[in-house]
Amino acid sequence: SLGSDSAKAERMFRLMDGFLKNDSISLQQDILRHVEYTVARSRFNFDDFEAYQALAHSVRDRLIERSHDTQLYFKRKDPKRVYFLSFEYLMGRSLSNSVINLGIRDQYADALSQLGFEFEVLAEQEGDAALGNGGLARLSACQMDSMATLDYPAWGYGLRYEYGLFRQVILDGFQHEQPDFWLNFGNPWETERVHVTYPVKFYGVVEEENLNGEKCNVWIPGEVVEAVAYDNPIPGYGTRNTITLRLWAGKPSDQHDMEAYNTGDYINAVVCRQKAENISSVLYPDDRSFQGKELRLKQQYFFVSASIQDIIRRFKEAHSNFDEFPEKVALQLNDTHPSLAIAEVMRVLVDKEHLGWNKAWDIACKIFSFTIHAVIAEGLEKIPVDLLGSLLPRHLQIIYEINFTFVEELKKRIGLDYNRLSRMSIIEEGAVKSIRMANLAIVCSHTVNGVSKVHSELLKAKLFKDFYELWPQKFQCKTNGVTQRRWIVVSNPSLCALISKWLGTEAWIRDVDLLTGLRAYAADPDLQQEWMMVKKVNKMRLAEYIEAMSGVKVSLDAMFDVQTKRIHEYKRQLLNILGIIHRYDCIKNMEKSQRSKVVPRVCIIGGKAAPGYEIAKKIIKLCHAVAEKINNDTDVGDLLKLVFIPDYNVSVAELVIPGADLSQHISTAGHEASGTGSMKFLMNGCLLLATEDGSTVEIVEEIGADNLFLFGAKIHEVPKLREEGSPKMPLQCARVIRMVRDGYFGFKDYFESLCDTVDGGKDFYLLGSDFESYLEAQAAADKAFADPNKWTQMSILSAAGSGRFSSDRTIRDYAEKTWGIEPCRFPSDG
Ligand code: OX2
Repeated sequence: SLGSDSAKAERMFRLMDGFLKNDSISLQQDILRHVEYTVARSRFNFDDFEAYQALAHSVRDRLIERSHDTQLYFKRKDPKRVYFLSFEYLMGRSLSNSVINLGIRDQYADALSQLGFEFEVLAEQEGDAALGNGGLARLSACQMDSMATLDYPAWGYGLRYEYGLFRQVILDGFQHEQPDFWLNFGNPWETERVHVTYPVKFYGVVEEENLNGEKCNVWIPGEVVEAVAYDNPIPGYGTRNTITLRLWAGKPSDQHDMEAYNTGDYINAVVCRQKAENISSVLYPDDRSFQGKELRLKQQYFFVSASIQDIIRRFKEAHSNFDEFPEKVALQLNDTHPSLAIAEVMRVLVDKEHLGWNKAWDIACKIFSFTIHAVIAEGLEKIPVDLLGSLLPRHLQIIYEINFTFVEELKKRIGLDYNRLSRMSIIEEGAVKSIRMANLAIVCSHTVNGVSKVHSELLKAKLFKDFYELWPQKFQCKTNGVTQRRWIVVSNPSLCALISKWLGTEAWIRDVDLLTGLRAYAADPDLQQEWMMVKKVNKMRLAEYIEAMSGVKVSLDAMFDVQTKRIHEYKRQLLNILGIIHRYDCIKNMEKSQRSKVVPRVCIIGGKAAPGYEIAKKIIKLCHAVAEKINNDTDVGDLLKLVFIPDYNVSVAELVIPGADLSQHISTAGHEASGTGSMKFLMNGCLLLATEDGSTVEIVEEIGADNLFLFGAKIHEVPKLREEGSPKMPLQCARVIRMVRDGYFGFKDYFESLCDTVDGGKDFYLLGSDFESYLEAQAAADKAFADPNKWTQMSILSAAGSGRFSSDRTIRDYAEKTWGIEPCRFPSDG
């Protein structure tokens, strides 16, 4: 009865009254308790790693309290929730971010020092959670931080890969991949929810059954795998709200294996069960090419199916009528990877909830929104029909049905324009008949978002022109953003303190538009002085790291010029390297007396190449070969250094970005959907050298063209330049390519095919035609750097104008314009 329940609750409360305390003694006690009872070490004898583990567990306890409060509050208020479905998340480390968002970093630092440990040192013990490839995956992580901070009732869903993105090891200048078995030492942040499991079906056949006189499809699977939930708390900053990133792992299902046991082959049956775990075992390391692999499709469906079951279960806890579903649920598809969710929702609503096709479709069309990150048609995901049909027979039927209805509608709207009909069809007829996942996502979603203005316009004018003409209102733009909590507060504490001091408030950490307040002091000599000091401190940190990683000593007076991102031909790391060779060549051929005028540079390149991407791997090797030559040339000394930073990941980025003076974002115009690295550099007062591509165009709008170094062909000029081809190759570019071809840096034969991409007649990415203008931009950067006050002013204005590129702005935009959700903030007085 109610009476005894409340008595029980009261007793429970008395046994454990209140929450964990955050004073220094309580924190010390908690840490030691975890050393003793969680890590199972003696509290008189434990090392840094064990201290980190105990520390992490004590932070997790606090996160759990908040996430319980948040979930209970959401349950009570029952707001519309957004479910963010993403195949990839690049969370990086959690410790510093968590204690900062919880507002107890200083208390922890103090508690640890009383125990004889340093917070920073322990934070370094944590490995990265690298469950993603690049920009798209880090964007998901930034957006989770913003959803939590802005109090949105949100959930993230994804896959708990056991092997994250490979570790890049460089041997002899060549990239090698090593598996990232990141869970080796346990993961103190996650909680396994043994009771939150769902069966996920694969293969088998679909049978028609008669249900109360109505025909009904029943899918008899050939394999069932259990999905188990692992919850990762995402704390908001300046709020008690802590939301959840729920990641699914595969485990063997009990139901289905009974048959195998009965056949008598017990050992084989047990070994087979083990296979279930393989589904979530490894992240695909290509961020752009889709090979129609069965395991990948399995992963996609696995995470989609478990997530949809979880979402529907939560909905049904509070509601019995699916008419209310669109008022309570928004489903966000992060690129096409989770778009099987559309077919899955239809399957559940039609086959299991028996809503009828039209009603189910009506609901589906109200809940899905889709963000696309690709720029070119070749980047769009396609799934061979045969593959889908064998793995998910019912879903293939459903997709055909969706397509049939869509094409019939379309015929009514546009007539029998067969070319257009076949372009827009969800099914691609060709050598390999396949499903166009983007078309499926567009047909069902109420909103299709691009990730920058330029990208959104390209979608309308090119990639999805046909769809735009049909449904102009669907197409919107949500320019990407990054979280200032991670990219200033966590990674650049000195800059954080400086900004707060000059603005007289820390409010910018939640309201980043306040950074514009710095504009007023951009020319103030005192601020400039302090600003330079901060940069110096960060450069020092970076220089130490460089020396430790590569043995190269770099001068702090040199301009630190950074290009760190995935290695891709379109991102043109090769243009950067050719520019460096040119610079080297100029210095070598210069009169000695002229050398004092050269602005010294430390060129820093970092990034991973997809394991099967030959040309990208050659670019990495070329970088090392050129570095070897330059760095060992005592004649050039500190005037020029080139270093490759291996294994670039989130935590390395946190070190590199604050220490950069200049950063390069030099993709061939029209190829980078947005680019988010640039935003992180901008926030850290790093000047950009960039093409007018992706989000750079909007950065220019914010900070003005005078405060960065722009160059290169514009988007509309690219097609024509491509037609013209090599005649555009300037002498300077031909000369540096020749040096590579002639074996000046060794490995002559190996670099041949790489050189061909530039002077072999095609130069698809326009290195040749952009080369001169690139060198001019570089010269302008040198000139500006030679005037420290001017440079510092530009740097301050860059950071001051970075507010628009906070993921807080992006997420608020999504919430208001796409998802239709409102903040649901746990009241601060409990
Ligand atoms: C990346 C885009 O290449 C990049 O421009 C963008 O900033 C990022 O997504 C976040 O929107 N896979 N990764 C991307 O696109 C695809 C496809």
